[in-house]
Amino acid sequence: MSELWDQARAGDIRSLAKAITAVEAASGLGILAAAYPDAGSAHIIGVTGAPGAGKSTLVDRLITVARAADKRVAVIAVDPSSPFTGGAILGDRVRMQDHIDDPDVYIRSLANRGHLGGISAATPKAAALVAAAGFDPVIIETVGVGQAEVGITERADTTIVVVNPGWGDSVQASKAGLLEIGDVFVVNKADRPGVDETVRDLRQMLELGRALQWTPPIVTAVATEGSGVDEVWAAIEAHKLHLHDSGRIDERRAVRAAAELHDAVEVSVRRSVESRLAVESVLDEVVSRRLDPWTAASRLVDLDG
Ligand SMILES: Nc1nc2c(ncn2[C@@H]2O[C@H](COP(=O)(O)OP(=O)(O)OP(=O)(O)O)[C@@H](O)[C@H]2O)c(=O)[nH]1
Ligand SMILES: [Mg+2]
Repeated sequence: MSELWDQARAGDIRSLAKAITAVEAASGLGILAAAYPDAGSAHIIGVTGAPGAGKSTLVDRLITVARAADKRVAVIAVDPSSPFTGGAILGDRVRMQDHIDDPDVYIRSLANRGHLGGISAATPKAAALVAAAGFDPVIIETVGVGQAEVGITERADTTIVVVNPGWGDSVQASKAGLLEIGDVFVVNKADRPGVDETVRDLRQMLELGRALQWTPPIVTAVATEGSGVDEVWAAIEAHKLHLHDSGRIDERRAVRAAAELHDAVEVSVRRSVESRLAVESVLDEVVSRRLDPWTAASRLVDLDG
């Protein structure tokens, strides 16, 4: 395992892919332990928005801009779990194909299975590994359709919310909890009607919502044509500068560390309890009312020692 990680860190992409598979499968704790100390400096960019808003197309364009600035870029795409969008994994690969032969670009799709409140539990692990392997920035694409799903991008350093022009899109974004978490807003598909109204709606809602040290810029883009993408990148860089100048980067990362610890504990406890439930007769005792569920629970998680 440690040999695998040494190779990954030395730049071997196949080893990195294997290492991510290992940590995704809940083995590979040793890899995480080795990687974590080096995972703290990469800038994490979250890209979220409704299904089909153009997130992958935008990310593909952002990779090109980042490469021009000589950055090594990793992308983690978290697929929606809906069977109706089962083609998403392939779709992301096809869309980001331009970069497939570039050793300084690493793209990984993670299934949303085994999720925790809509968040793939594997996402922060994969992000830690690619960051420790020297990729910076790390871009995480995830579908934001409800409060639970926005969780992962909330833990990014810079969160991009992608919306489309048209009546009600900004209202939908608001309902999904996206307005609170956006550091940069992108009105993508600006080749369609209703751009000005959407920008105005967004600006109004953002002004209502919060008093801020950082005013989230609203950028219009046509990702398919690459227009507006330089402006999106500039907004990301400006936000990054703001975080570092103000010292808020440390706060964000402390909050993120706490959230990751919280999630990891939840997953570990659940796993250990479920494995005990599988072998012990506790459930039978509860079913036959010889034991109540609450006492059973406290015994299962060892609250009494
Ligand atoms: N007209 C227009 N179409 C766009 C634009 N950007 C993306 N699209 C198209 O919108 C569709 C969805 O784009 P994706 O990049 O896959 O969107 P996504 O948000 O990643 O989608 P999911 O990952 O499935 O949620 C594709 O057919 C794109 O070609 C744009 O600026 N204008
Ligand atoms: Mg996508």
